[in-house]
Amino acid sequence: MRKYLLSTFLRFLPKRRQTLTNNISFTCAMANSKFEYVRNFEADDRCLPNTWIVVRIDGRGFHKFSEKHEFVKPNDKRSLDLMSKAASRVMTEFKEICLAYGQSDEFSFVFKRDTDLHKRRASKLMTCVSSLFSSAYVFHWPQFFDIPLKYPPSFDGRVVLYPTTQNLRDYLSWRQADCHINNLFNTVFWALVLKGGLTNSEAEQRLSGTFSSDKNEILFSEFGINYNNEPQLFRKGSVLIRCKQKKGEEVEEGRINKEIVILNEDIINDSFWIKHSILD
Ligand code: DGT
Ligand code: MG
Ligand code: MG
Repeated sequence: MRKYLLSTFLRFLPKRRQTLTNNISFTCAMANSKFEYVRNFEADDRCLPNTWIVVRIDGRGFHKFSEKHEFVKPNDKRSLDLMSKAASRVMTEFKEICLAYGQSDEFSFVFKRDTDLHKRRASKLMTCVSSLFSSAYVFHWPQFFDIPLKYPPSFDGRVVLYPTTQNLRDYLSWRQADCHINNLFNTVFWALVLKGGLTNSEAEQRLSGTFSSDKNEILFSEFGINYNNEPQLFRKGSVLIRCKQKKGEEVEEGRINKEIVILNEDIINDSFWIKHSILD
């Protein structure tokens, strides 16, 4: 195309100018071939074949971001729903993602193990996912929050490869266990502060060295909260999968758009995986 444009341009130039332009174009071509070797500095970051590719994005500095935007403590349903909405936009765009799991300010996207998207180049996959996620988060913000954004949020990204399905299951279990541990801690912590009148450091001291059972007990005996009755969204996080709905079938619960369903279920035990057979 470039060559065609150049030759068309040259045809309409006077002879002397043409010689000059020919010289310039020759010099450019020479320079181009002289400089082209720098291409070789680009690292080949293609992900190993036949491995599960996970891209995890995480809100950058969301401790401050959640304060500045007055997120409800310990869990703000608006922010979690917005995260899932942004994740669903990523899944709608990238059909090779078979599942996504999110909690707090993070989301993990699992690509099919045989995907050849962007030749499996890690940096391409990671930046495409994190940039689309960030823009979707900003794009959909007004649907979930009444207050305007005070500054642009951003999300970091990383790629991790898992060679076996068990490794991938263990990874997802790890993220859901993390959700549970943090949520139990945060639920008691903020109950002690907001309902119990303790300062942040007093609440921290009270909880230091306690086990899950102690935290459950504090919640129940002091605040009448049965942790198991807290919303599944907060305790389990959100799993996004593709609908397998056929014509005439009932619409699945939790459906976010025509393709994607959000579930707030346990993904540590086998039952979820037997029911949905996503990784088979
Ligand atoms: P990073 O990821 O190293 O840039 O640092 P942060 O500040 O994003 O920390 P991170 O990712 O370990 O923890 C997430 C923070 O976001 C944590 O301080 C709590 C806050 N956050 C996330 N979701 C909610 C929410 O629903 N409500 C409130 N109040 N805070 C939330
Ligand atoms: Mg973060
Ligand atoms: Mg985080």
